Amino acid sequence: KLLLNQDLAGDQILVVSNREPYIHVATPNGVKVQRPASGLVTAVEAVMRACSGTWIAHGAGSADRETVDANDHVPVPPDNPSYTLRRVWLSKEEEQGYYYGFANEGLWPLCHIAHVRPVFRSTDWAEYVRVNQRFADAVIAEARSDNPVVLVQDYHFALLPRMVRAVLPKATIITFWHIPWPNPESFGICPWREEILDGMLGSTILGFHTPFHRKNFLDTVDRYLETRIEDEASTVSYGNQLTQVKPYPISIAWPDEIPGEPDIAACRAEIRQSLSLPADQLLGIGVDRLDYTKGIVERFEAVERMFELYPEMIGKFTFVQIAAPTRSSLDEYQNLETRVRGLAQRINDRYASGTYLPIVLKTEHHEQRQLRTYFRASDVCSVTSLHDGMNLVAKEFIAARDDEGGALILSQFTGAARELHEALIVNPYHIEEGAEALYQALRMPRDEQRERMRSMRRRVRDFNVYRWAGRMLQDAARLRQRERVKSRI
Ligand code: GDG
Repeated sequence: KLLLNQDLAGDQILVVSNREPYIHVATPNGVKVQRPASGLVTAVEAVMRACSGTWIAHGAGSADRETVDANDHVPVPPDNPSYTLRRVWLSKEEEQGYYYGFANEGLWPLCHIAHVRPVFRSTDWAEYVRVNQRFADAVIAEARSDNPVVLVQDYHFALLPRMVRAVLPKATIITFWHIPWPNPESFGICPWREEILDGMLGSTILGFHTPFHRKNFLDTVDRYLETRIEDEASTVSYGNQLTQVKPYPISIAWPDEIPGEPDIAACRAEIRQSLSLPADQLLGIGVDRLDYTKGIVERFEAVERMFELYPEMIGKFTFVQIAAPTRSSLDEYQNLETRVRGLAQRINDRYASGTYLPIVLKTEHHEQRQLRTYFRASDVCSVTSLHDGMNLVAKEFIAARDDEGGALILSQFTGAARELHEALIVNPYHIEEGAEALYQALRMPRDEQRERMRSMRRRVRDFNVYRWAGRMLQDAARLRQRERVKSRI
């Protein structure tokens, strides 16, 4: 699955992310382990299972704090341990300022074009700096040599690469930015733009999903820092540090055959029965964190418009939206939930009859296995993000369809749209276009579904998450080899 380059075999791999791969939740029946709804975890977990090492994460809401060992090391996955989880325990103030405040009210809207205004508070920034230092200290404490390979995940840790570099100058630091990078004008409104760029350029390798995000980053660096950018070699020299900046499109682990998994017909029957729908009901599915970047409002509006344009679909089509709760203490997210619920209600008031509901909205966390059953049971999957680094749901839907059936509607503003050309590509802001795409998807002949699915499945299977990690680690191995040769001269 993941062939670790010879030059890295035996080297220590440390991952840093905010979200932990396994959340230990207290239930009336004791502590249960849950997988969070997160694209980052979906991708990086598969890699860690393959190459082991230590994953450092924020112990948010974990119910096992009292029971972990003195080093705070927990072997995971719980059923078949292959790597170590180490938590950094944050205070309420730290979590509020660093995670909810600067990362999610500042950087998240700053990097996504979703027309939500970023909020920058000096107090949040102070916590962000402090928490980055706490995680950097944890990396340094875990390092067994002066040159570990450190994989830094996402916008929560823009400052950490520089902080680790200050103590471990020989470390290979690979930072992956899972969200888009905006143009220099947009990024320039951040009061701490130079500090963030300086922090990130402590990395040896800096990865984005698409060439477009990479280009935006280089333009931003060029605008605000004194650097030398070599476009061909894809490097930035800044001070005495050289950083390689490259696109590495992320993906999923291609699923193995699941023994005993119900076939497509059984999944179709199971889901329709559970929703009290007739066996031949047309079904659409959306799976997202309940986030304003995901275009859930626009998706519902397209369903409503389709009913207006094609009333023959009323009664025959149901759209199921799974919206996993996320960041729900923030106003912007509460407002979104109110809007999404209100819109679903309005459409249902207009078109429901008897037991028929046009929109089924499920705002709770689901098991991965359940999501896969929904993907397998549906006629169409709708991904209508207003802006999205990649979007793994689109790839999971494709991977779930071993019957080569179903149609994918995909926003042109996702990284995934650059790879999945056979999807029905839409502009989610154009409601009319969304309605037409939905109608087309629901009437797509089986042969056409198969043809489109077949090539998308081939691409996702070949460019899977191990390729994503493999390419980054290979680049890292090459640079480490070069350093070794240099130090011998
Ligand atoms: C960020 C970037 C980029 C959803 N609901 C549940 C659940 N999920 C899982 C999905 C999928 C993941 O969460 C969501 O991944 P996405 O990629 O769609 O989006 P983000 O979370 O915003 O991820 C994104 C990604 O990082 C990776 O780089 O693609 O652009 O924004 O795996 O299936 N999982 C479970 N229960 C749910 O209710 N278990």
